[in-house]
Amino acid sequence: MLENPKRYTITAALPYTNGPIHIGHLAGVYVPSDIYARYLRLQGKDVAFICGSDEHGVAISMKAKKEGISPQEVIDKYDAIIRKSFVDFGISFDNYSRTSSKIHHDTAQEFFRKLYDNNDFIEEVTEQLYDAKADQFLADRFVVGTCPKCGNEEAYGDQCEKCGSTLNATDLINPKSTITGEIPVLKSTKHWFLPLDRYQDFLKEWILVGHEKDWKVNVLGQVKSWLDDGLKPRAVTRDLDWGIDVPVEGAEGKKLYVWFDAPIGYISATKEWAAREGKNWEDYWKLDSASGGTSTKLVHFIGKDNIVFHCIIFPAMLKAEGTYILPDNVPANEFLNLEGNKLSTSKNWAVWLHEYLIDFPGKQDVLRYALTANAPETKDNDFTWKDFQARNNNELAAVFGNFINRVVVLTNKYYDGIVPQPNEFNEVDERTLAELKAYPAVISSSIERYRFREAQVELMNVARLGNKYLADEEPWKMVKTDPERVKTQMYIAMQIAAALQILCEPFLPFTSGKLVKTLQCNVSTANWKSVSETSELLKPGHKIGDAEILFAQIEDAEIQNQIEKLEATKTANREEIASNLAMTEPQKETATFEDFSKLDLRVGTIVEAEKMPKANKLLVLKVDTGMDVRTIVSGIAEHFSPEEVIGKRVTILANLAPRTLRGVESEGMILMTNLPDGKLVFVNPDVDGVDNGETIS
Ligand code: B3M
Ligand code: ZN
Repeated sequence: MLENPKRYTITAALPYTNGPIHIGHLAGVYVPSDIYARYLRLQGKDVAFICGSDEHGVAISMKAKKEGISPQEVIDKYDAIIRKSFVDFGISFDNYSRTSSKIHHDTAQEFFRKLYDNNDFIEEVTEQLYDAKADQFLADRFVVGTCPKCGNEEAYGDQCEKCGSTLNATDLINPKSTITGEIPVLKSTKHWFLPLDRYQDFLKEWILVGHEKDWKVNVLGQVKSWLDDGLKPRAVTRDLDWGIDVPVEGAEGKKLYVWFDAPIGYISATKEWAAREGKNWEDYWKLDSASGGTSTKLVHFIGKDNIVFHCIIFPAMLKAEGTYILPDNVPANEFLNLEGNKLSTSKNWAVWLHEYLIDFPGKQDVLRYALTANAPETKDNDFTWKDFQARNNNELAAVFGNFINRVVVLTNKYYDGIVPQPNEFNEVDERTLAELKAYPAVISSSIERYRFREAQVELMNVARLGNKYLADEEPWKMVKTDPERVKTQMYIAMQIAAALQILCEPFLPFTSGKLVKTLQCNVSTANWKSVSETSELLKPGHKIGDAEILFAQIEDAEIQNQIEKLEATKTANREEIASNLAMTEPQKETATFEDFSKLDLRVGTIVEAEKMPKANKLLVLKVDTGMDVRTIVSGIAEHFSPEEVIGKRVTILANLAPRTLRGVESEGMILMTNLPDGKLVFVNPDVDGVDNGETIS
């Protein structure tokens, strides 16, 4: 572990721009990395906190196909959503860039070219999976199959997310194209391979020996299993139409593998930032040319599914290139689940950051706190809305907010907001101040070991120290009998409040900002060390501001609303999966004509419509099918009001077995499709005049 580094390069995994940010990303990567960066800045350290959108790769191409738009439109849409949501949530990147930028394309191609000119790649024609129907090679998420290591049947061509293994597509058992569902064939194609096997010994020594003591057990475990399996050459180019061109002759139509270019995105984003700030980017990434050592601590914050790329592949690339530093730590977190189920973008089983910010305005710190309190630092953990409410009401409001409120209200009431001149300290006062001055080192010790849950508990213990002091001293009673003693009590309580304003900043930045206003703190001197070096953060005579409620109660109804929103997602998912038969990707297995002739598709008209009570997504419709007027429940309530759909011509699947949804029997399905922005629209005859009941064939 690098002792006393001169500067820090902190990277947070670049989110794919194929969807918004959800609480799993926040808990795994962005909240812990932001706590760490803010903490270091409070120490006066030189920090480059770097991130950006990951805009290449098959995930983007698949999203584009699904939404019927171009990859560029996909990345522009989600880069904007992600970028804004990070700013609104207070993730304090020094630079948030994007890998579609020119500076990144140039940096990645330069990096590749240097390794190529150094003969660090193996250039080889191999047999790769090919989808003859789509006329496309199948790499990464274009192919799915059974993982040879753990048996997971939904492993991708480059990685199994279940056991974390990196794979070559040809390793998959029973591979299937996710474009057409076809069984792929093998076809020759040339690629450039990074000979990871050449770095086996170096990686073993550097990680399993060099970092045995300071890297997390879950990270060392994964790295060890790959090294024990023996590293193999890995293709770092692809046959794709979206990505960064391979900058060598004979590579027409080839792109850099996204996991080759993306980590280089940290470097290009640092370059971009350094140019803007008048700094030298090489200070943050390069070995010291004289000593060959480094005074920069590089830390990668990631989720566990990215360990192999940040501990094996990227370090091997940096080692091969020869002039870069290596990560000092990769404190990967495990996964966060939601209400007992795995977070799922495709099933919309998630709490989306941009939606949270709308549903809970001004409550960024509540989510930061709840996610840190439940952070999956050593094992997968679960987020529940009930716990979120309890963390706010029973901890933030009842402990932290309550302490601050009492100190501010009493100081305003007794001394018109002026910090009083204390009298002589007694033994309790001395002990309390001594305990307070010890907390910065206690919290630092946890943060420096990437134990943010533990660090946050210690932060709350500072508020508990304040509450205990006031509860034991009872200034509100003492003020009648010994007002001079109360001056000392309120002076000490005020020092604890001022310490909280500083110590809470990495965890609760918005609350810390409110306290600057309430306590009228001088932020230029408010740094981490000041809490332990001086026990007088606010001097007698200092005037504070008025009290404000830091953490309003979160009511049951708000939580119930979120839980129902999730439940409706489950129902609508079932409904959507059931009703959008033609939309499910990949295409289902071939249907015979007999299969098709069983489906009774008809034209109908919606004649009545009403919202399903207590189900955000469902409408109860009466549909004139030409044969009868029947009830059909449809998951379209978030896209259409009842009034909007009455009179609508629709296509219905009339002979689907009836199902009961929330006590209402639904006889049939309305066929819908999506606009690129995800809005549902009706699939219906594009001409008027077709009678209800007319069959569709
Ligand atoms: N885009 C995140 C993921 O695998 C991936 C991280 C890249 S960091 C260089 O979801
Ligand atoms: Zn696996």
